[in-house]
Amino acid sequence: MKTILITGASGDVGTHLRRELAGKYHLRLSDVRPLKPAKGEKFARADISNMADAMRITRGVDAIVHLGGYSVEGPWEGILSANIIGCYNVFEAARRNKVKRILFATSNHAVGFYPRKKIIDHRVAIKPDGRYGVSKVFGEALGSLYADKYGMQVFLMRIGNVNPAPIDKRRLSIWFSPRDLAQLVSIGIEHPDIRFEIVYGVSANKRSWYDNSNARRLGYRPQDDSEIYAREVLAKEGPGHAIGDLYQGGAFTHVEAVPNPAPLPKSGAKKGPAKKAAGSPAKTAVKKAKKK
Ligand code: 15L
Repeated sequence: MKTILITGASGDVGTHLRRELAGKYHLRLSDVRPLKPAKGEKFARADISNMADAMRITRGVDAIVHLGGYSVEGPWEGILSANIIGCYNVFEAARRNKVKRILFATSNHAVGFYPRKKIIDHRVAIKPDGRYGVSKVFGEALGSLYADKYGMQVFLMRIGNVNPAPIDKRRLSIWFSPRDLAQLVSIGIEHPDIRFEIVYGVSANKRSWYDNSNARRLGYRPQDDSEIYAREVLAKEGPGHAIGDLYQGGAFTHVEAVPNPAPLPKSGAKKGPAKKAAGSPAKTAVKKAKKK
């Protein structure tokens, strides 16, 4: 059985993925936040902005699913440390530890400034919608470099929104169910011919903005479609926003921070990325945007 490292394992995506992959792989989990490993899992607390930590967690694994980092738009310091330095450390530590395959959770926000009217595929030019989006583009560029220069096998998943059900109108177009996430990740781990691939991490949503033919070519057959939730979701939809509603990235295109779904715990937390976005500036920005 392969040993797979999941970084950022205590976040939302990591939590769904652990449940879905249980029993299929030996899971090595890492996060800067604490985590209680389940049976068959091993946990190593690590701050990936520290190269020694990145070296320690990547040693001896068959593949890495790199989810760790600052997961929304927010202050530059947090993004710099987790998504630029941290991401570099994970790629570089993987290379030094001779881990061939890396799956990177990039984001729809790497291309969030495409209009909602446009269907985009894996070949479009980048159009990040904020600092967070730029950091994801950085990770994509690293992936390209490490594939071309060092022969690593790199699978970039531009993830939409992972949730048991879509939470609003925008997410009807980018929803990624946990079981579809597990299917795509399994392809990224198992496919024999990965060199450098970009795919969209989304379900088979009727309202999708993506031509995900590259994922399909690699065998992805998503099981879920957000449409069954559409009526309920749209009935609850709040007021729109003149800019956010034009672009695929939504609020990320016009706010400076969004509330961080995975802040560091108050006590015992190391100095790190997630802390800053949990504070009031993020909430204020979102409140202001809602008022507009
Ligand atoms: C992302 O990239 C974030 O990691 C996630 O927290 C959501 O905000 C998602 O995008 C989204 O666009 O809904």
